[in-house]
Amino acid sequence: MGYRVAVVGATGNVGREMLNILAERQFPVDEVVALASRRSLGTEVSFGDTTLKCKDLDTFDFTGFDMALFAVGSDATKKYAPGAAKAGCVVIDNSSLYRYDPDIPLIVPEVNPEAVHGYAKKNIIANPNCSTAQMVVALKPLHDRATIKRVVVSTYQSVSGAGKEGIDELWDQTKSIYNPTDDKPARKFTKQIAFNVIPHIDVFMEDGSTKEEWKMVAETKKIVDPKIKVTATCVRVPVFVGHSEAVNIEFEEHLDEAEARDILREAPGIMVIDKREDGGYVSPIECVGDFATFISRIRQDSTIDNGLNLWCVSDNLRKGAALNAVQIAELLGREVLKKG
Ligand code: 11C
Repeated sequence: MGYRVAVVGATGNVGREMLNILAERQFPVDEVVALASRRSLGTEVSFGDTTLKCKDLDTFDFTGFDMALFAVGSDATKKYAPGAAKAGCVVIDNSSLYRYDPDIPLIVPEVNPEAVHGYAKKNIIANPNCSTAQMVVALKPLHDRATIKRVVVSTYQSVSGAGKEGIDELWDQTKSIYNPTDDKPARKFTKQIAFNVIPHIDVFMEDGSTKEEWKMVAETKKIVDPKIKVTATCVRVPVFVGHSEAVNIEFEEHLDEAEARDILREAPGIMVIDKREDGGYVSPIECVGDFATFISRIRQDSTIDNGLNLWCVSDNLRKGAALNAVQIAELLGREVLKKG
């Protein structure tokens, strides 16, 4: 016997990846339903070898469904997730709406799988922000060995993090650079993204940081350890898919770079590609479509006691969103619902 699963926001980048990954990982389903807003009613989306026609989220009854993977913005989540949860369907939500609610677990299955049991308070589990998810996969095994005190991270985030409009803007602007009569001004982003980088993702906070940077701080604390200090600078770069991060870590205890490399090689969800030669590291284009978080450039930071640097790359639509949500569904099935 399998699960009855709803994918909410099935026509978006993340919703489509959720359906792909459910099929790729042969998630045990009895029924999968694709839901979208009324204007996408009837739009066809792929689920493995089959095609699903989107149904109307507004009128859908979640009764009898085991799980709903939500990939819509916070406003739509606020409108529809409580009803789904109340109908007995566990919501796995990719928006930021519930992430900081103490009664809702925020889960990266390689890091804090035990948190899944907290789902029952509200029948909702939150999926983290993409830039946090890949970083905590790398931090957790190192923290278990040498206790992380502080993390300084700079991100290089692809335009797909901003949805289809972000992808279209980079594509159109790039073409228009070669055709000056076809000017494509910034719309989704605040400045030209083609052939540029923008040190601004999400809204500004009072202290001068951005919400994306704040999320990396708050979510790392909730998922890994509230004692870890994090400071982040998040930057949008002209890459279609794949977020990259330069991570500087300060530990309580000494951790040799060779031991760190061995720990990361053994850690779940991680692939270490770290040769000190031309091309002996991973760039975002190489991680597209992959499940792993790739770690390269592991090296001692000799400017502080007990410091390490590393480079972390992952497919933001997969580990950063859809894959992590499906992994949560797998965890929930394995540990709690036990149907598959
Ligand atoms: C970006 N990280 O790259 C964002 C997208 O809180 O889930 C995901 C926002 C979120 O723009």
